[in-house]
Amino acid sequence: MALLPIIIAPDPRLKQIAAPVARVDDRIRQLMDDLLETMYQAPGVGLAAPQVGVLERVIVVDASAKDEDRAPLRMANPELIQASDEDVQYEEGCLSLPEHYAEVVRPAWVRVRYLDHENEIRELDAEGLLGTCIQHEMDHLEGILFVDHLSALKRNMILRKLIKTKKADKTPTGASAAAE
Ligand code: K1U
Ligand code: ZN
Repeated sequence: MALLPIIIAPDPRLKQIAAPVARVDDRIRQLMDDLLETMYQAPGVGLAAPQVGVLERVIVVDASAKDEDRAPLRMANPELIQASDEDVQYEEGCLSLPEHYAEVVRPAWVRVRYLDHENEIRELDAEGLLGTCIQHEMDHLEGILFVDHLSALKRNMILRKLIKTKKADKTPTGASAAAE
């Protein structure tokens, strides 16, 4: 297992459409495990392969509560096959937009078809945090970030702050420069 560096927005790699996986083999299984390890360490409740620079349709999610056992989900080629008419608003975060959160409206319930870590076709019905998180991670496969669901005003405010933080980190007194 390996911890993978997470790409921070804005970055053109986060705006690309990811390619389908031909089959879930040992390489994809390793990617799924590395994504999970990276997600748990961050910590986060989901992670998509494009966030670590891999443009393939692979996501991982674990929306279990702190006091519950881990419930990792490994998904390749996830497809939305049904969604509720009813919407729900959830405060979302993103490991590629650190320290920024905003309310996003999405379908309250979704049915998703995907390939699991054994290359078996599965279907899952999800609502609550799990449903929101799966939709958020599937957006990453289309190059869509949660800020793309916000008004241009809110989106640009967040993106401008991220650019400023990135620039500050590159200055001689910035955190990443100091660590180099
Ligand atoms: O970057 C990502 O795609 C992961 C993201 C997923 C997500 C969170 C909330 C709503 C929708 C999608 C995160 O995990 S951000 C971090 C976070 O929300 C969190 C961190 C620690 C504990 C619980 C949540
Ligand atoms: Zn995200």
